Amino acid sequence: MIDQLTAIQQTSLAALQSVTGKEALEAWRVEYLGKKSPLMTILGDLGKLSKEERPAIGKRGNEVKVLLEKAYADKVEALRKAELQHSLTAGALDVTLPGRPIVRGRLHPATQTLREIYAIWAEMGFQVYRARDVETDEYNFELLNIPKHHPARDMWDTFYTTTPNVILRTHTSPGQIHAMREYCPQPIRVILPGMCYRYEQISASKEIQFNQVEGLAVGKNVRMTDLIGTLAEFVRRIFGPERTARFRASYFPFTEPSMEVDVDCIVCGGQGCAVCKYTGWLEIAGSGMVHPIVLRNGGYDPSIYSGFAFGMGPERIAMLKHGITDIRYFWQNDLRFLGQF
Ligand code: FA5
Repeated sequence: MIDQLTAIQQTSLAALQSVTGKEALEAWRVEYLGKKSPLMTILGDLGKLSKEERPAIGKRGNEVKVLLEKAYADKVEALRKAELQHSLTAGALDVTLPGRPIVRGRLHPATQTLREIYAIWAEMGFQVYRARDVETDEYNFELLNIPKHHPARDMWDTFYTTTPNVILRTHTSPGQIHAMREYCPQPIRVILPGMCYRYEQISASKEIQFNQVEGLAVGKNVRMTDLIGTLAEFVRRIFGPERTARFRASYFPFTEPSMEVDVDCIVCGGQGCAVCKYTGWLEIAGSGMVHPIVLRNGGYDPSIYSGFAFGMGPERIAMLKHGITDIRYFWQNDLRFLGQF
């Protein structure tokens, strides 16, 4: 019977070596350590043996049982580790795979240009002053020296709302009055950026909705030379020294004297095209010395204070900087256009 136990030990351990899965291991346990297994049968029948045989066979039988239980526990652990290893390699992250490209948003070209403009004016001491898009007739026109029924109103094709006297601002100039009334009698150096709206014929250089950046400087001894010098410096900083600026006498009811600022058309190199209306120049701003009536409407005494003001078009500036041939691209939301900036 001792030989039988040794044979059980050898065959069971040999069988265990070829076990590779959980199910096979359970089958092995039932076969070699289960209640009806030969080993358990021998141990269960010990009482049937003679007193002489019993101790040696019992001892050897227990030895084999402990050995098999230990081998079984080791195999359970080995299988668990193998399974873990398998899941680690099978589900492993391949760090050498190229990543999925992230579609990154970016700022609209008009916003990019606005920020460039803010930075240049900030360097020259102008801070941003926010004014409203929806204005009253009084602020958009009357306080800017454009009375009702004055022919100068023809310069601005206005969107009127159904609320009497409430309109979409046609320019950022009404912000001048807001700023003056807030700061008076302190000196002012502000820029007023924002959207303007005009009911006009859309073309390569005109939109019904466009940004403007108004500028306003008020103080004592502010002169026309300050205006020209400051705007010339702005043109140099935004376009570089190779672009030419032209100051052209003009008319605005809220400035006196008034002038337009033109820059040579980058699209045609000054030869004339649809963008510059075949003049070779693209108008980027209107400007002038703040009219005494406007100063007074803002609270400043024109015999003591003077000021200059300008209103520029950032989309026109962006067109000149990037060679954009049509202003309509800006608000068409065409990613083929927007993705280039
Ligand atoms: C004005 O709007 C005046 N308020 C500017 C001003 C301010 C003059 C302060 C004096 C003192 P104007 O209509 O020319 O002026 O417009 C100013 C700038 O806005 C233009 O030079 C142009 O760059 C831009 N602009 C005007 N209309 C349009 C439009 N329809 N589409 C795109 N840009 C425009």
